[in-house]
Amino acid sequence: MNTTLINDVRTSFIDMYGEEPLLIFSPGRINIIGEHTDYNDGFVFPAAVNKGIVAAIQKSDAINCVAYAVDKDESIEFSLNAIKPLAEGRWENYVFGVIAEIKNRSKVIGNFNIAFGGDIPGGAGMSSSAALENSVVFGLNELFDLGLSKEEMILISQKAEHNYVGVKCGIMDQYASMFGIENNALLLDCRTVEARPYEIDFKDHQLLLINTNVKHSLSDSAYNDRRSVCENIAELLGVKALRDATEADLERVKDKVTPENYQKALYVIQENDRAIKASKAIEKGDLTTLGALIYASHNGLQNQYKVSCEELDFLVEQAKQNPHVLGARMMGGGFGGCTINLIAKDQVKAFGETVSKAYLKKFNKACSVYFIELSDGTHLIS
Ligand code: GAF
Repeated sequence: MNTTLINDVRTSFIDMYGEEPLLIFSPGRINIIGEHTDYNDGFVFPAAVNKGIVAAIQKSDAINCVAYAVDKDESIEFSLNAIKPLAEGRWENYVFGVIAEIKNRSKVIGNFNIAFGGDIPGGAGMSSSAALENSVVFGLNELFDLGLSKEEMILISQKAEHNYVGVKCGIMDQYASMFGIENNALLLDCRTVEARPYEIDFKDHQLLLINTNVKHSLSDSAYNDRRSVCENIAELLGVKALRDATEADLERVKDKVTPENYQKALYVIQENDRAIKASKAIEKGDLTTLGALIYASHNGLQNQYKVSCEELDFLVEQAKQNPHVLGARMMGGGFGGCTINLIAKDQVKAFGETVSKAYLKKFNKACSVYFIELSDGTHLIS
């Protein structure tokens, strides 16, 4: 965990509110494979990481609550009785959304102050939003003895994202951030919301993230659009979700959907299958197969589901040119953020340097290389 970040957030809280807070760490996540399958009731393979959000929270006797975003140096004073969504893109919506969903469940909270900061840039595709939502709900649960289970907390976080942030996300990010296990990735069945942990030790290989440092603006609307395409095709097929459909089922309604939407549904069915195959490859220690599945996932995201972008495709092409990278793909919702790479440990430095140089030359802007460790989920910092 980032002790500088913890100290910064704690000190900011004490400077601002004059008392010792409860401190919470809520991690971001990676996803090995299984992209855009969660809202199709399918399988995903995420892991919590040692980067995320630190929140400091304490009860307050003041007439209003105050939330302070340390990184932005912005604060907002608000009344619990007058919570409503602000304009799209405002960080306050993550906090307000969680409060609103807690109240919807008839749980009673009093006034509080919160300060938070993080070490994952927004838009990196590493779920800083889920991490923030989880930190707020976890902190309020502790502070006001709400008796919420972790399962309830992630549903609150997800609803906050739907209703206040406006992204109709699945459950992967909130789940991984809340339930992460050190050194493990979780094969999560998004229908039953149950996961099987897989210890990740790739021996002489490792996972490496490279951030494009771009986030294209259409991402939220495109996300919601993809979700509704999937739901419409599932309805046409007479199944609850695309998880229940096979390629043969889809073939039967081919003339009833546009070629573009056919490809999107096909991608989801194939990606779901890849996630399960990847878990078997990991079990066997078969990194070549895992890498091939990861490359195939990117191909589908780029050409069928169409949620990639030039910068992500460039980074994946760079990876393909390096024989020491077994697989690479865009990660998360898409339209920017990170690629995840499965790479030989002794090649990380050289690859990072080559890619950084090439990326700068091509886009006149820097990418960032992130080293990550798989970490435990949301917890109190003692
Ligand atoms: C975003 C969403 F929040 C997740 O629920 C998931 O759908 C992901 O995009 C794509 O796999 O992170």
